[in-house]
Amino acid sequence: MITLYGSLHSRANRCAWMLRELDVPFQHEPTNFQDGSTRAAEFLALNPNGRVPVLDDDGFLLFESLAINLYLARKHGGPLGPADLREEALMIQWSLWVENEVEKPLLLAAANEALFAADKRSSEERDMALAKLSRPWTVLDKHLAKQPFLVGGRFTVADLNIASVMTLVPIAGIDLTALPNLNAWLTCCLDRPKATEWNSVSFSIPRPPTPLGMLSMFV
Ligand SMILES: N[C@@H](CCC(=O)N[C@@H](CS)C(=O)NCC(=O)O)C(=O)O
Repeated sequence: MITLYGSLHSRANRCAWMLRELDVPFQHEPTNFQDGSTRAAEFLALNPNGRVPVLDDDGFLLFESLAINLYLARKHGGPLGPADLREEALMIQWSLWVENEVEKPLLLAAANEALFAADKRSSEERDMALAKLSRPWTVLDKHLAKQPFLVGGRFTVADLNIASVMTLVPIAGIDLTALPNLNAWLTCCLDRPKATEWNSVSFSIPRPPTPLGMLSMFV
């Protein structure tokens, strides 16, 4: 039996989307990451990092949302998973790429657009974050000019992992029309029926009190 820990107002939504795409039954423990639940001893025994999501697959524990999805793709995959070693390498490549090139500036842009309290937002920080996104998003737009999906000509875990990070795009108020291939691809991914249950979810986060706090939050 699979149990997914983490509120759907967290990165656990990425894994819930994957499980639903695969039609794999799972129990959901909506552990709240803002009320201290992830610091409780029972939760730290599942993930010593004190973060959600965590997947428990018959006692096999895994953290990191995108790694969880890559595991599920490999185990239950069908067309969502890799057909061979090269496809798997590309799925890992794009998943690491989105974490390293996109997630932090996009979260910073979303925080300064909507997630921080109105009096804690900085348009300067938002503009810096948007500038950082220009290079990776141009790379993705050019890649998608040549093919409809990231790997293997079909919707796979690579698309799901990247699109699930980019659910922050509307929250950050970003207009992607200047990147037409990326824009069309993202709409196509987020319009999938298994994604719609949660992709309009919004939440708020407190601004860390110090620059060092910002560092631990976004870096
Ligand atoms: N890279 C990790 C990030 C996990 C993460 O930061 N989760 C947040 C919720 S979205 C959390 O649990 N925060 C609580 C905390 O850091 O104390 C992943 O993708 O799973």
